[in-house]
Amino acid sequence: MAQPLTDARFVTSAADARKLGVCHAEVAFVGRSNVGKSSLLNALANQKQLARVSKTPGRTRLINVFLTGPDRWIVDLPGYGFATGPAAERATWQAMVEGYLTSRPTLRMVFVLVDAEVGPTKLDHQMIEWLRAEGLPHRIVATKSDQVKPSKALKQRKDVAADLHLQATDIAWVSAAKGLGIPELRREVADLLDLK
Ligand SMILES: Nc1nc2c(ncn2[C@@H]2O[C@H](COP(=O)(O)OP(=O)(O)O)[C@@H](O)[C@H]2O)c(=O)[nH]1
Ligand SMILES: [Mg+2]
Repeated sequence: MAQPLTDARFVTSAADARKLGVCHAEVAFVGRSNVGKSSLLNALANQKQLARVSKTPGRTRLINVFLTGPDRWIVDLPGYGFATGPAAERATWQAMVEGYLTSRPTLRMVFVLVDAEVGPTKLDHQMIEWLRAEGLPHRIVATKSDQVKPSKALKQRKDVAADLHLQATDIAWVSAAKGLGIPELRREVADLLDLK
């Protein structure tokens, strides 16, 4: 049997979550720009270009929906890099992302991507605290783990977790570049979406 998620394909972009239809189950990915979100989605889907669509001008700041299996969605939320820009842009991003996250009864998990080497930034903390306050299911994924020296990996895992008041094992540690942790995360997403 083919691996789950490898059938993923782009279906739609939306600026307003109210324009999205219904689905059986969905998971969302969020993180600051450049954290490795597109690379991770490509690795999970085992496709080179899946998330390329998210780089299409105009779509980087939209909610991008990918379909996998029967009626399951992988949702790529706009990165919060530009959230540090003008206040008006930040407000637009916040309304879009919060509007989506608070309006989806089928949302099973929000994966929050954090750079493994850099650790959680101020905006990562804000996002995670907001998810906690809203009681939304979320899981931290540390990206680009290949950038952390093996001799420092154990301490870095503990430090990143402690910074977020979590245990080291609460955080998924991945490298899209080296394929580390990808099969495990793919399985986790497939299980969340009730996929075989
Ligand atoms: N070393 C390393 N670099 C990565 C990894 N994933 C992404 N990158 C690099 O990080 C940069 C941003 O990646 P991208 O996937 O476009 O991030 P996005 O802006 O969050 O979608 C690119 O230069 C990627 O090549 C990884 O697992 N390891
Ligand atoms: Mg991207």
